[in-house]
Amino acid sequence: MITVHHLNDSRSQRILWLMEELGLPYEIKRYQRLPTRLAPPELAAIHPVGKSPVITDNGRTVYESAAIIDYVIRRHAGGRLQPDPATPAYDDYMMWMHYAEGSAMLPLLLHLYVSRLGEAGAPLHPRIESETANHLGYLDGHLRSRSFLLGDMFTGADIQMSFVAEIAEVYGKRAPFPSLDAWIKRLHARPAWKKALEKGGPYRFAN
Ligand SMILES: N[C@@H](CCC(=O)N[C@@H](CS)C(=O)NCC(=O)O)C(=O)O
Repeated sequence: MITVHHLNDSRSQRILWLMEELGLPYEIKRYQRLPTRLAPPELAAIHPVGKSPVITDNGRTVYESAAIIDYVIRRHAGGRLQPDPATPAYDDYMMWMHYAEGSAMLPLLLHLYVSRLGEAGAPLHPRIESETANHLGYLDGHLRSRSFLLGDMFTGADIQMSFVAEIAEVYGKRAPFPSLDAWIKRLHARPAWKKALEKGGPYRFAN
């Protein structure tokens, strides 16, 4: 059975959601953020650098959200939630899986860290703003004519990319992108997302 090592209010919410979408049996091992919002030291016993999400499955440990989503879908989903690997749609699927944490999250994380510098960070903000708009604008344009990232088919890539739209809202950066906003609201209306929210506990990225 898969164990999801769930840090409250974090990216591991995506993995709970994936498990609910697939209706797979799983257990949750809970970790509570410290007052600094860092993960507690117990998570370092299971993840080499102490981050969330992590899953364990029959003695195997998998970390990095895209790798976890890919692993669970490949090994346990029986072909659901991903395109046929022989098709070009699968190439797009993989691109979105990597794009989330490899590219789109970077300016949003820079916003988080550079904002802590106060005035000292001011010279960096224009570039952070333009890169954020660059990525969110690309996504918004892509979603203008599609229900999901791959068109009509909901996939693990929507789950993986959802955190980008969620964190953009927390930083007040989603409003100029109506198709992105409509897409995340469509995802948040899914019964499995709601069920995962109940299981995961308070999630400040839920808007
Ligand atoms: N790229 C990684 C990011 C992992 C990550 O930074 N997770 C955050 C939670 S959203 C974390 O563990 N933060 C606590 C800490 O850094 O101590 C992934 O997608 O799995």
